[in-house]
Amino acid sequence: MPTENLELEAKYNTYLEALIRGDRHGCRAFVEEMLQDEINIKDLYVGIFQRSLYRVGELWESNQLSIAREHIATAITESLLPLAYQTIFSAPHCGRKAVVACAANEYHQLGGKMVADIFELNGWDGYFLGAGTPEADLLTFVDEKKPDMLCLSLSVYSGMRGLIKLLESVRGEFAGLPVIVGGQAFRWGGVDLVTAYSGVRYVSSIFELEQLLKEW
Ligand code: B12
Repeated sequence: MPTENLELEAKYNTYLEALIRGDRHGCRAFVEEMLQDEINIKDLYVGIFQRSLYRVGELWESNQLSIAREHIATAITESLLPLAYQTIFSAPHCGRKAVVACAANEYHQLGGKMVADIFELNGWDGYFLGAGTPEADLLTFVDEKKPDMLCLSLSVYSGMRGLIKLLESVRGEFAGLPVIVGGQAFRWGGVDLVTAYSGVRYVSSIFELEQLLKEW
């Protein structure tokens, strides 16, 4: 492994240990240093935040980490996102808008929040509605904002049926609205189910999303 990668790996491991300890100050200092070194925002989001939370999930799943520690790791990560906002919100805006929401009964909201930030980074307005927005309110919001794109995030595979029901409602009310879906639930399948709806596209990562926005 090249020396820089070894250094980055060592830094990541130090961050992960701090995250698991619940050391908010340590995590914050690490991210501030990364931003000072001009880390790419997507690399920070995926290579540090997402990677460490996936590891936290594995440790939690195998009973090596308590729910309390998983919760604090998530809360710390969420509290660190604003450190990147100076960069994220400095992009010149192009007048396009995206609404980002979580699928029905989906409580995981960090991925969707990051997706909304990628829109801002690329000059769009990214409206993030968070987890637990009732379907009727989501549809009303879309009607009011008239976005150029709707993004739906799904983390837990058992929520696929709810996502499909939501897609049906969206297609019924806003026939031509481009919809993209994403999130780790699709690791377990379901892409063919959602892309069967017209104008619905599956996007596998924030890197692919950015590519799509550059071509839009
Ligand atoms: C934190 C966490 C929680 C928190 C969430 C709090 C919050 N504020 O978000 C709480 C405690 C609520 C929770 C609950 C549960 N959780 Co949980 N959770 C996690 C954990 C540890 C981290 C989630 C996270 O933030 N990841 C980091 C983000 C950045 O990654 P991401 O979501 O994948 O998003 C990225 C991409 O997927 C993509 N993306 C995401 N959405 C979209 C959308 C579009 C349009 C695009 C383009 C891209 C995109 O971009 C993001 C940035 O790169 C994960 C472990 C893991 N592997 O993620 C488990 C995990 C997701 N949870 C899991 C489970 C099982 C549950 C519960 C069912 C547990 C239970 N028995 O109650 C409940 C389900 C609740 C519900 N109905 O949603 C499983 C899901 C397994 C599966 N087969 O589906 C996981 C994978 C843990 C595991 N290893 O088993 N959880």
